[in-house]
Amino acid sequence: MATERTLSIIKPDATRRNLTGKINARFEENGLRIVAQKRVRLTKEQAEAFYGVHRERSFFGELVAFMISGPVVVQVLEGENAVLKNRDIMGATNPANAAAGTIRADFAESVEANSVHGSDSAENAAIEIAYFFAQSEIVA
Ligand code: RTP
Ligand code: MG
Repeated sequence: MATERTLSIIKPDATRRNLTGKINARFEENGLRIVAQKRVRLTKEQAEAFYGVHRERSFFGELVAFMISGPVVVQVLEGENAVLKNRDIMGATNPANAAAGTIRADFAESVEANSVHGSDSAENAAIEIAYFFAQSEIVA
C-alpha cells in the first residue's frame, strides 16, 4: 500500500469548542501525519466552490452558511491508505450512525455540524489539496 494524502477540514463547530488539538491527536495516534495545516475563514465563494457537488441538495445553503460561520483548519494528512483511513477515523456523516471511538461519534453536534471533512477518494483528495495548498506549503 503506497503512501497517500488526503484533505481534512476541522469544521467551525469544532474550532469553536477548541477541539483542534484533540482532533489532531486522533489523526496522529492512527498513523496519519499532518504535513500541512492552516487556520482560515472561508469566504462564501470558497465554501460554495468546495462543496459544489452538493449544489442541488436541499441542505446546500445551510451547509455553506455553517462552513463560513467560524474559522476552519484545513490540513493535508499523509500516511498509508490515508483517504480511507481518515474516513474510518472520522466515522459516518451522521454522528448518530458513527462507530464508537470515531471523531464524529465523540465530538459532532449534528449531521451538519459534524466536526470534520475528509476527501472521499484519492482523485478528489488531489483536487481538494490543490484547492487550498501550494506544493511548497506541504512539507512531508
Ligand atoms: P464531508 O464531505 O464534509 O467530509 O462529509 P461526508 O462526505 O461524510 O458527507 P457528504 O455527503 O459529502 O456531505 C457533506 C456535508 O454536508 C453536510 N450535510 N448535511 N442536513 C443534512 O442532511 C446534511 N447532509 C450532509 C454535512 O456537514 C456533511 O459532512
Ligand atoms: Mg463528502
